[in-house]
Amino acid sequence: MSPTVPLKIGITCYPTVGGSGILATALGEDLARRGHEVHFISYERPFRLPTGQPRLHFHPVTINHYGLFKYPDYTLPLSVRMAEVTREFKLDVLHVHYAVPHATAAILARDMLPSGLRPRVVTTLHGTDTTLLGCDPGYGPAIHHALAASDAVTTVSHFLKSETERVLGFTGPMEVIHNFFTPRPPRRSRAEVRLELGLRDEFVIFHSSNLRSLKRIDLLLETLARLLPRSGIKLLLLAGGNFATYAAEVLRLGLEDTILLRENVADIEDYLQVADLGLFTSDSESFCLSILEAMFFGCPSVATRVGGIPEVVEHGQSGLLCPAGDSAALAAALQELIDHPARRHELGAAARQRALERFTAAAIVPQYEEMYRRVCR
Ligand code: GMT
Repeated sequence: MSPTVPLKIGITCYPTVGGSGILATALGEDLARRGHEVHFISYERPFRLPTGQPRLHFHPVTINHYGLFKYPDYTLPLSVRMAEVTREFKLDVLHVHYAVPHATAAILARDMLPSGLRPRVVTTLHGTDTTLLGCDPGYGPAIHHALAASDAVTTVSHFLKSETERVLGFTGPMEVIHNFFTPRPPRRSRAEVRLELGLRDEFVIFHSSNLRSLKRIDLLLETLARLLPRSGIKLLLLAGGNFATYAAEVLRLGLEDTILLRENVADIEDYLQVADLGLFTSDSESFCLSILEAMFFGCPSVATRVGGIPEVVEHGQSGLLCPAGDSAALAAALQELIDHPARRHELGAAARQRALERFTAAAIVPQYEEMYRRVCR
């Protein structure tokens, strides 16, 4: 296929607040901007997917709740919808983000179609599809099968590639394509957002995640509680999960006046522009898109040295990395950067520079395009 002919690409992802869906949405948007026809197939419209952009389409999957099923099934209706959309729009590629159950559904969709209409299947692993579900005997063999049957497999970090080899015993080719981020212009000014948050001249520590247990929100709170005095410090927490479960812990640690909580925020850029320093305490992370998002705003992070994070942040240059689970080390690193604004600004500028050099759409999306062309040859 000529490198100038636009492709017809189906993208399936989780539509909710989560890194894999956010990345898939940004990829689809950028591919459409580059002239490709992009068809999202999922149970809901991905929450960051813009409406009215040319060449960007959304096809919902309808799920029925039959009394016969104790557990509703998504995989089969998804595969049928993938096959329908592929047939109707003559898709070249089905690119699925997060293997479970998307890769299996794509393989099934491909098998349902006659040979001339079969799309190429590209699977991108994002993290817990390998590190958590890959270890589960109820999922591992199905994930391995779907990877082996895919036309190409990508991972978002070198760490995740080695974990996929180790955990799943998958030895087929895998290409590492790092994540990227395209910040949108903030909708409100920095001053407006500071006003909304009731900030005067406080120092803002930033965290955003879905609050799953591997994000170690307990450790994040413990780290914060070690900062003394805390009167001039706020934690701005953008939560994609239920923070109410931490209410007792917040009270126990005396953090009730320190935390500014915003839930399911779509315009993260508004808030990123007021962040002074990121804090990420995960036990496991294949990339940590949230750190990258902060980097684009010149906000360096203190984070745990786990998984793919060292591929995003170079310790001592674009942020500070600490041993996993070590709240004393995390608090000391935070304190150092709170006390030394010049050092913090130096790390922040380097973080932004690194993000702009390595993790933009312009640097990353052509790697996916080349891969699509290769599998379509
Ligand atoms: O971080 C999460 O728990 C959500 C999860 C997802 O599937 O969206 O994130 C994974 O994919 C992101 C995008 O590639 C990565 O930046 C995250 O590091 C990864 N999370 C984990 O590996 C725990």
